[in-house]
Amino acid sequence: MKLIPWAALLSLSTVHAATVYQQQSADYSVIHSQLPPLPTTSPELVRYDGEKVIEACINNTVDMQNTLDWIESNGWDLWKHPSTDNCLHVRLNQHNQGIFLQNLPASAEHRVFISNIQSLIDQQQKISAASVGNDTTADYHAHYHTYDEIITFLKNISDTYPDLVQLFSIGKTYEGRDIWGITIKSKKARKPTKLWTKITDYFQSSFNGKKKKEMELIMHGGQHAREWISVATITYFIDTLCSKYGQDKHITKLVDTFSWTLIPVMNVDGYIFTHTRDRMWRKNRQPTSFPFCTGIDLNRNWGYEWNRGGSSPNPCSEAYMGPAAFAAVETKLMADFVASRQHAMMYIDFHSYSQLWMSPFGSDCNERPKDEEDLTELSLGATRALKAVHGTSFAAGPVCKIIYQASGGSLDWTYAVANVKYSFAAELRDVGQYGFLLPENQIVPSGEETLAAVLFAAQFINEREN
Ligand code: 0X9
Ligand code: ZN
Repeated sequence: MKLIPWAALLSLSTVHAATVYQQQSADYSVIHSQLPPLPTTSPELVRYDGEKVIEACINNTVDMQNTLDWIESNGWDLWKHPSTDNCLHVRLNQHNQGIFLQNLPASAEHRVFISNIQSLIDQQQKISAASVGNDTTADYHAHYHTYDEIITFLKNISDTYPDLVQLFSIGKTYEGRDIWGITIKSKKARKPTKLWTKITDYFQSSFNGKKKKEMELIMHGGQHAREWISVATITYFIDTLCSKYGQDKHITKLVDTFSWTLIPVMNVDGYIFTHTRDRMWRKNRQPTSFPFCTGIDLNRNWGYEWNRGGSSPNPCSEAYMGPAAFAAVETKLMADFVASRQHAMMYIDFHSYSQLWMSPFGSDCNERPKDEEDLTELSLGATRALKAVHGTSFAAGPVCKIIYQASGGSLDWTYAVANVKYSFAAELRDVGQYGFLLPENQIVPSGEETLAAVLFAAQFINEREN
């Protein structure tokens, strides 16, 4: 059933019919002037004409594993791994659709999930083009945004709420761009600096028998470039936490209790690439040892149990683990950042799609976290809170059980090495109808329900740990 891997290598070096588009010139903000200039030659947008996403459901585990290995050896783009449903989604061009269907095991059932990827991309581009520049208006979250627009948004937030937020960069990507983040922290959440407050706090805590801990929650999107909803969801959080602070009791209390660090885009170079060249790009933009295959999968490059299965040594693979742990600039920066935050209590790495709330471990399917009980309780509560908003169902559980083995992932490292007790990854909407091309009118509902889950998590941690 297997094809020669070299055919796979070549097939991955972007063999798409390409049509030239004129790129819009960017409106650079003050901060953005620090970025290197964009290439002057007019880049081509990769097209996906005739490509489909096909679902194959296979209940026999051996057949499923063989099919997954075969997909990997062909270099085909697996959009969704089999989770609780035993179904995978794979993107195929016209030629490969036939090969795939003819070679599926007899135990498989299949159907076309997305019949025309290019027309979905076109639709989204048309809608976005009609809304260019609307980034400061009330309907900001009605659209996906470019990285320039996100920087402007963060700058506006820090201008509007100077006492509440702090804008910072965790460092520069492979291509030299800043990875911007924001910390939302109310005066009440800050450690007292005044002697009198320190004294009253001391007496209050000895009276209660409790000393309040300083606690930080860290969340980011965009580790995988094409998963735009993860980015939009983080910007939705930032906006809502700031604008509802002082208005909404629950949010006010949680912003007074924790510092909230939110980084919309981890894989900045890849995210920009999805806007300018290839909507389906996943990895970063670092060169590999193969000149025609670019990028490391940032979420296979973290340093805990790196290269222990569920990742690929092939630089052309979408799950390329890199030549060494933390060889990917952005993975190293994020890990150093998390390690530097001594009070981090929760870390959530947002992805899409599949609707899952995942906990450690992904690397070793037999390893159970010592905090399993608390992690499970939080996960179940968070997914219940999420469902209560719009009825969206999320499955919860350890990465390895709920999807597949994936070593070198973020949450294993933040949990086992950085000691962030509540380490999670979430796969947001949907379950495949649109996949990575989730329509913009789902940004707000996704933001609302995911925020409910996160607020539940914060409340849970406050009660259990403070
Ligand atoms: O494969 C991944 O990296 C994630 N799925 S995605 O479709 N968004 O690419 C799952 C990540 C699971 N988390 C870890 N292994 N840390
Ligand atoms: Zn992802």
